[in-house]
Amino acid sequence: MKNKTFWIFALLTLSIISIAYSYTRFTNKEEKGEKAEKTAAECHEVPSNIESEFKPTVENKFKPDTKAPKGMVWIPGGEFSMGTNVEDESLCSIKGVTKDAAPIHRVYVDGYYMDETEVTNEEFEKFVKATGYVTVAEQKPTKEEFPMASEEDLVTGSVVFTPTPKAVNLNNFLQWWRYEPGADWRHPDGPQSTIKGKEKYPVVHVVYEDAEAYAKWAGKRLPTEAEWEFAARGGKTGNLYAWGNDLKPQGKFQANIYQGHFPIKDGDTGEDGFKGIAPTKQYAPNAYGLYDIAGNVWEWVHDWYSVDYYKSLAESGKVTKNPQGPDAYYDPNDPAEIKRVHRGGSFLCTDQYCTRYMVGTRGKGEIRSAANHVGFRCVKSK
Ligand SMILES: [Ca+2]
Ligand SMILES: [Cu+2]
Repeated sequence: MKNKTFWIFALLTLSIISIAYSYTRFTNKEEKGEKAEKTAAECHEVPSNIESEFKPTVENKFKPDTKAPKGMVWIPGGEFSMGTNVEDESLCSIKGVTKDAAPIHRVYVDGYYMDETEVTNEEFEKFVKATGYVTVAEQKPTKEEFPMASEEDLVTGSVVFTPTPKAVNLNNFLQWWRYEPGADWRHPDGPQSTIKGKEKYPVVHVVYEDAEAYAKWAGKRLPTEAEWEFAARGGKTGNLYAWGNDLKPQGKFQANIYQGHFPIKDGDTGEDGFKGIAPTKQYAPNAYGLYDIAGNVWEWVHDWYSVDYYKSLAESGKVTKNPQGPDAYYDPNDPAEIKRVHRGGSFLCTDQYCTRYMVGTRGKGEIRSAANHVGFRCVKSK
């Protein structure tokens, strides 16, 4: 394999990690020495003005009298304040990075069932066995899609997190992501790896259409971004996290994120119990019974990603009912890429780099790009 050309290939494929782009832009401006020296505790203080912008969540009263489908919980829906406070919810000392999740705006969603965990390898395998489905990462990329890549580089594969040998400047995410030939959902770390013993781990290396195909087969669908956030907030109002406002209540982590020096080899201390990805259900569920709604793996949601969607909803001055996302995707950082929203953050989220395990914040991914920190969960209408 020619590593050099792979970088070009990776650049095209890697847009999933472009959650990092906005960060990069800010660091370039703020590279003045004093940045990011704050401790986690300082970064995550509850801002004094945050509550004022959130109005109380009003849950629907209706509850189905039949049992929820297996592995799903009922989310009542209702009216809530969605999004984040841009000034205060940021990548630590770097303000404004989460501005795509501002302003806070009022939304109503109908009730629905939601998977209590991210879709696991075991569940995904059932789908593949039943349908013969082949994921995008398992399909040979074509010249049409990657005109710049040479023929020998057009091989199946996916993007895998790879710790750096030593400390690096965090302004270039290609330092810790590699395009791994032969990586796919069955081989999460490359062709030699397997999912044996990882039946209960969330499936990864799935792109939007893979997630959608699974959902359809299961008689479900992907949540809208509003449904996702309503569910993640667990009926609470304006919290920073899915479980409250304290990152570590009683000193205990509530989600699988990243502690230690990012992204260096052996840097992940696993203080939260896990280095790297974790099986599902290792932390307490949120108030609606949802596990790992923060951290572990990002979750594809239905909506197109548009940087100013929340702004447009807020400007309408109305309570938006069952929003389905914008009509078109738009990310000024890379306008040519077709993106949908990711939510929840992953096992790689750290206050040194990306704090999007915070419940009101957003991620995004190119719709045909897979990686080992992105999965999904489904919903089902009543
Ligand atoms: Ca961890
Ligand atoms: Cu993150």
